[in-house]
Amino acid sequence: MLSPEQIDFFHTEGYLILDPCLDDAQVGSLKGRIRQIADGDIDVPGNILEFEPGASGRCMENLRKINQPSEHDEFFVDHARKPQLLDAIVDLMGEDVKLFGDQLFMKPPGGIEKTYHQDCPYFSIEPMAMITAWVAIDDVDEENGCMYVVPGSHKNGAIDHSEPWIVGERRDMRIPDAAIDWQRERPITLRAGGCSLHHGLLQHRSGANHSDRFRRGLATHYMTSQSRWTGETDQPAYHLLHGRQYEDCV
Ligand SMILES: O=C(O)CCC(=O)C(=O)O
Repeated sequence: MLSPEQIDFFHTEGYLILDPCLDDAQVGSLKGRIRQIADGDIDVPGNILEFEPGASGRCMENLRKINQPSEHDEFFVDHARKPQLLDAIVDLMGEDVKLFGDQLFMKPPGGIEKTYHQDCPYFSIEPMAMITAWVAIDDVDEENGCMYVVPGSHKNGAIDHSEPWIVGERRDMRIPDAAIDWQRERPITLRAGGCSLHHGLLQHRSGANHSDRFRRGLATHYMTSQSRWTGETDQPAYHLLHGRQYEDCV
């Protein structure tokens, strides 16, 4: 599906934009599903919902993030299997692909920024072979908090996320500003249905939402079937999406 130029671009720059990617009907059904979750019409555990700092009450306007929706709703596993996404991932990653997980970033009007980080150091897998497909559910620009990437930064390996970052009552960690090559940073603007793919070691962030529009994006994290969980908890059961399973990495 991807051209040799696109594959080259991804390996050199650490990201690739596919815009358009999903069609209007697919975007419409994503919007509908999110609305059902936000309204409580689809039952998901309360602890997967994260709210904007200071917000109270479960509604779309207060939600900052929905963590791992695919663990609770097969709709999001089917999303990960969409050929427009999975074929591109296979071209970039190889035949054997598992679903690591997903995150729905809601970024409502007034929503806060997400500071510089890499995906792989957050998620304990070895080898660190992960690609994220970030699908825009709304039109995304600099005003409503698009992502920014540092092209080529995936080649510098895993950077220490040594600076604390407080999100409401939660403590998170980020890459210190001094470690970022700000001159090289570029915004990723997309139309609804567009997709950006990023390497698990690419340095990226997203801005605050200064508009009166939502900036929703569904990040689906793909890993190779040869990668395994190295965290302290038991290895989660991953969905095999393409190719074959490896016995000790199920
Ligand atoms: O959508 C965002 O605000 C952040 C996205 C992100 O960090 C990711 O997809 O890895």
